[in-house]
Amino acid sequence: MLSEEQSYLFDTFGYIVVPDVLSQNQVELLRSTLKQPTEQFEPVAQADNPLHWHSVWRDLLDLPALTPILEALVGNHAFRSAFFKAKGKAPYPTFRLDHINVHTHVKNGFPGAQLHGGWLNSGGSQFFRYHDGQFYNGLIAVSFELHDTFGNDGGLACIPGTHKSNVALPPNWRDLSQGVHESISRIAARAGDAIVFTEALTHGTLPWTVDDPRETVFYKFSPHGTTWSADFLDPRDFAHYEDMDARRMAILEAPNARYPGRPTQWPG
Ligand SMILES: O=C(O)CCC(=O)C(=O)O
Repeated sequence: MLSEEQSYLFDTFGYIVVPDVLSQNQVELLRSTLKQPTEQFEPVAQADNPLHWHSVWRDLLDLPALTPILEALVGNHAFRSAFFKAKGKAPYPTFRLDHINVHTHVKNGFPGAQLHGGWLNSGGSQFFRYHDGQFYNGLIAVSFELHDTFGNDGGLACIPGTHKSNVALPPNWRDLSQGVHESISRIAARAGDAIVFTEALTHGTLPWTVDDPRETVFYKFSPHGTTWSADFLDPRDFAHYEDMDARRMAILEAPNARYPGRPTQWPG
């Protein structure tokens, strides 16, 4: 699910860059159908959720190049293996979409934002753990850059390894508009790449100092039983789209332990 190198890099740094998960055509469709920026603070109405904008936004729920990585980082390993033993096949994806953010505000002159992340202030929703050969994460962000970000040496910044740190961030490093400490890594990507990082990592947005555009789409995934966002999606709102198969419906299921007999039309 994760290559040996990806496991090593994710464990050590708290993020990996997965090249070419989107085709050029998908990137262009995302750019041309992007309607408005979205955030969790002042959440958009459910009817304006990006998943309604075009089928390409729904394709991002279950991408062949990403789903195995998400299973490895945020899926339910015990559930998957028990299901496989009992039924001889894999279950539907064992992670859920927590929320989507769409950022279009990062333009030349953007001063940089605050470093954030880690488990301390997240009420337990942003953790990182590795146990018995498996990863466990409370919230995984998949960041799809819609334009190359090499012009600015990256838009996403992080302090690699801080998903395991024990000592608080020096307060004067936090505000990236006041300076970017040399320990902070810039993560550049090409349009179509995905940056996959744990929200347990200390991260933020760099000052943007070039005329190149930056539009970034974040899909954030959590274990199927937990949530960060209070604004759950309802799979029934998407059932009329032909492309919404049972796997995608499972990814939109509200947080629960996926116990047998629960009230859902898409068990599995
Ligand atoms: O890529 C970025 O600009 C950082 C986004 C971020 O801080 C987040 O998604 O939590």
